[in-house]
Amino acid sequence: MLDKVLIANRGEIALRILRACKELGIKTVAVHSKIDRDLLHVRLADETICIGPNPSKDSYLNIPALISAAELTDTSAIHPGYGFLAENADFAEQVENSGFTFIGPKAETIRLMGDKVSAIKAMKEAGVPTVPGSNGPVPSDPEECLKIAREIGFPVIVKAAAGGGGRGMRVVHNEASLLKSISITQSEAGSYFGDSTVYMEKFLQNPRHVEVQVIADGQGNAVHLYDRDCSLQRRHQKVLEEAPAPMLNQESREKCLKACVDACIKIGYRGAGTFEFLYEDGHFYFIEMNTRVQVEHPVTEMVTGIDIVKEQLRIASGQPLSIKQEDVTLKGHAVEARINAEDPKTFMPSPGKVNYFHAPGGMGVRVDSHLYSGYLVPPTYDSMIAKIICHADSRELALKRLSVALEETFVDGIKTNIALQKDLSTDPNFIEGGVNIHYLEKKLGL
Ligand code: MV4
Repeated sequence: MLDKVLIANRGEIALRILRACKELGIKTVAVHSKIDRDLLHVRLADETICIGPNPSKDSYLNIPALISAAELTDTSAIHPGYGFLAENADFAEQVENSGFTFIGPKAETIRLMGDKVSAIKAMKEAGVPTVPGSNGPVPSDPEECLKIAREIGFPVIVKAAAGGGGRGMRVVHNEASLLKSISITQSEAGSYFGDSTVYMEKFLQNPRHVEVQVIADGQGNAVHLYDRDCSLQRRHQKVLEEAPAPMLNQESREKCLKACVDACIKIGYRGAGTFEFLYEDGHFYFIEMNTRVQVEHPVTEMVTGIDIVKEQLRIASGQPLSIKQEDVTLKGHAVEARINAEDPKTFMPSPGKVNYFHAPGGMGVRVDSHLYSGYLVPPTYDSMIAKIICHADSRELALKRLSVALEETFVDGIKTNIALQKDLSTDPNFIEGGVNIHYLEKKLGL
């Protein structure tokens, strides 16, 4: 097993990683920015190092500072969490070149998936179902562009190869606006990402966001941990997620899950990963792969009983997967509500002092949070302060349990989205199941 892990992150995920390390008897190093000295995981870690001032670019994104901290503490491995440097191939490479283990896939895999054009190509070749599209960058010849778009059929969507998560994309409804839209998306992509490559896909009008969790050891073994539905989102920020994804066509689901596992084995995938799909009319369409642990991983843990972060640590230590696909069974249903420090009307961040925090409890209730009474939510970082995860035998009871848990949750001192989450957990359309990616924004009148 690894001897000592440096946690290159903050907030709830840093605490989540710290707990997994402790259970495995791994020593921990917490790194933090100046304002983050009072974070819960910093208080609980074996060693702590301040890596810089508050702005993320000076601390959690500061590669030399992180590697220096690893050297100073004689760390064996670095866990990047999610966000920050989690999907930065250069960081993974520098970590490995400095003699530390990067807890995640090989740098070349992160690079492959970071470029959406190469990711889609690799997955299509491995037999994963993709969206009809340009199968590569759009060509420079305008006539060729028009030809491809006609073949796909309008509406099409133009996306930046270096984008993802909703940045750098544009829907095109007709031939007249195609070339202009391509060139605008190209120049935006160039200035946002330093790569102006764009590709084209058929635009799916009312899909759900369904994703598949995998774990693989990079030694020829891979399993899937079934699916999640993350369709409830606002401006590409997920709000409430669930596992398994409800009401899927069983035949295409099983095919898709198997294709994800086969693809992992084919590309030598290592670590935890997520295949993102759009799901419409019973069909799966691969759009992106995430090479990190995700915010919503707990819903999968609750329905499979598998600790994904501990699996990441075991894989990083070189152990082959201990789990076989037959050992992965689903039990019940889980939902996760993300609690954000934000204004319920404007959705603007609402940082400040938490005078009092009372977490919910009871059977099937899990709270992943770094919050405590007296904690000061800094204005500097993401506004998510807690995740409330409820597990039950049925989807109906999991949602009921979530609404009960939300009723007993108290956060005093800052504004939160708890009221919105209560509304969603009792929303008749959502309770019915299978709402699409536009449902929440429509409900909010956006
Ligand atoms: C799409 C799409 C429709 N058709 N691609 C947005 C985030 C990025 N991961 C991909 N996204 C989309 N890609 C095709 N071909 C619609 C979206 C999309 C979306 C996807 C998942 C969750 C929420 C979304 C909200 C708006 C648009």
